[in-house]
Amino acid sequence: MGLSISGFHKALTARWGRTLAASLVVAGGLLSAEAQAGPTLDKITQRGTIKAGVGTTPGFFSPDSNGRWQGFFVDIGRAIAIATLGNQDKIEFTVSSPQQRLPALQAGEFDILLSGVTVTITRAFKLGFHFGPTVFYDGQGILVRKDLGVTKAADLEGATIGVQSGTTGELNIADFFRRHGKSFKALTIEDTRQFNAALEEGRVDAITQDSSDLVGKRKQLKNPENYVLLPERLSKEPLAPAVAGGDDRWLELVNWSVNALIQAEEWGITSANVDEFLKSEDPAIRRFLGVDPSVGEAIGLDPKWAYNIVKTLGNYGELFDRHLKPLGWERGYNNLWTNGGLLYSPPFR
Ligand SMILES: N[C@@H](CCC(=O)N[C@@H](CS)C(=O)NCC(=O)O)C(=O)O
Repeated sequence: MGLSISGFHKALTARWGRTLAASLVVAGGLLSAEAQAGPTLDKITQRGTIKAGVGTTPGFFSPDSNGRWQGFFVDIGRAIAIATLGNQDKIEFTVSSPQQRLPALQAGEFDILLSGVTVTITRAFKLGFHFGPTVFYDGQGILVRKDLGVTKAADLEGATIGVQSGTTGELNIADFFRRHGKSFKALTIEDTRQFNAALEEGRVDAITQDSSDLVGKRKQLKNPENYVLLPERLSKEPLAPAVAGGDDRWLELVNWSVNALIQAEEWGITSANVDEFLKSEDPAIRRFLGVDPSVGEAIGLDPKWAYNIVKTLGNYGELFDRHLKPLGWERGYNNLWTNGGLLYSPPFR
């Protein structure tokens, strides 16, 4: 359920008292309902659906045999749709190449990118994108033809390596070879099918991309066993939902939808047991699940928004197990901070 103007006013008055709310509104609309709803949420509510740009990597984002989008990032998008529009299907996924998706987001063609975008400083400052929480800690890998007999990246001296245009991989691979005082030839390709075909047709010796991408794409090659993913990770690729700058509330909705998935896992709340947790005496869990509606009211969402996410999709770990475990992924950095990983939700209060 989206934010309604009356919902916001109710929350405001409940929290701060009628007099204060009235005086704030009189004092120049400092906290107008419009500002609280935010232009992106308004647009999405009117349209009735979120527009998300995605890639085509199995496990992360790919349509199933019925044409329904599946994957780890797809479920992150569905969680945001549940929080904001109350329905996991109120999000449309459209494939966009790494080269085109950032300009398309800037142009308002997408409300969000869920395409394995890496958080970088130049994307934040020069391009003006904002990032939600990192949902997958990745690193750049190299997929190489097995018959080359190469076992480490530095062995690729003089090789031709395919890179996808518009990705962080372009700079990373150049940095890597410069750092090692070695040379290579880059073949830059935009289209994903061409990128994979270049490896299969021998136009390149190797391709480089996020390892998340290469693990999935390797399975799509005609003879996966003829290619090996080298052990090194050339870079840090923290992958996060990306939104255009200028709409803080939209960014916060994205942030907290992801945080809800992580926090639910930390508390051991799953799609199977969430109803049991409704009886919890823990005040933090009662606020989280909307048994105590104060958090939902304060932020202008259905108090059950986090409950609905977990009930429908599960927690972060369930998403990981559903989509990535079958591909052989282990949690590693993508584990909770309580289990030695990097995932940490700020508090729900
Ligand atoms: N993380 C890198 C690469 C992003 C990227 O290219 N992601 C892959 C998926 S993980 C992709 O979209 N490939 C094209 C496709 O899947 O069609 C970046 O932000 O530049």
